[in-house]
Amino acid sequence: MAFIEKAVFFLMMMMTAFQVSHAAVHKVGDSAGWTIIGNIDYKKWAATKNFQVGDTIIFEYNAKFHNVMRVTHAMYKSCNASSPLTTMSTGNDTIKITNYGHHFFLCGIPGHCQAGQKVDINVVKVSAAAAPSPTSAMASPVPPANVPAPSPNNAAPFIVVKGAGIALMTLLALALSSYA
Ligand SMILES: *[C@@H]1O[C@H](CO)[C@@H](O)[C@H](O)[C@H]1NC(C)=O
Ligand SMILES: *[C@@H]1O[C@H](CO)[C@@H](O)[C@H](O)[C@H]1NC(C)=O
Ligand SMILES: [Cu+2]
Repeated sequence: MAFIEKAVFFLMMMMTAFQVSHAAVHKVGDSAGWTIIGNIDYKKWAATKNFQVGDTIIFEYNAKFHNVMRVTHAMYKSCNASSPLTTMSTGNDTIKITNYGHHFFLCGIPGHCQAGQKVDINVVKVSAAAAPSPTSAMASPVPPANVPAPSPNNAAPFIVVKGAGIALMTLLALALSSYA
């Protein structure tokens, strides 16, 4: 049964990585919101957050004076608002983060991005420090330090950890294939 134990332990590691944080809501600029007043440093704001897949980003602003454009990295860098990927303009726009990586936003009103109204929401993988890539995470035999030592008794509570059955099946398949 050593194989099954390995598979279960691997699953636990994966689940730990996926369940670390519950979905959070991040209001861009906190109480100041999305604005050019007060020279908000959105880079600094973003640096204090731990963005995760499943989190929600809220842009709150006066829709008469601002908007929110999702743009590419190049457009973000150069404050080019000529062809945004998406544009939002309700004054209370929410974005659900569904994937890892950088998510670039700027205000498309002329001059605002240049004045600093731009933000890079960088969503890093939870296990990034321990495992730089999914491939090495799979291959690594060494568990992250914060994962409790496995014992057969952990298997039972693990089963009831809340999570979709589909995800479990997928992870099990992954675990099995990586140990096959
Ligand atoms: C802005 O981006 C568009 C589309 O990518 C490009 O055609 C245009 O030359 C850019 N403008 C500037 C000023 O870089
Ligand atoms: C913005 O929307 C969120 C829900 O998406 C709501 O909780 C919040 O009160 C709204 N804020 C304003 C100013 O309408
Ligand atoms: Cu603006």
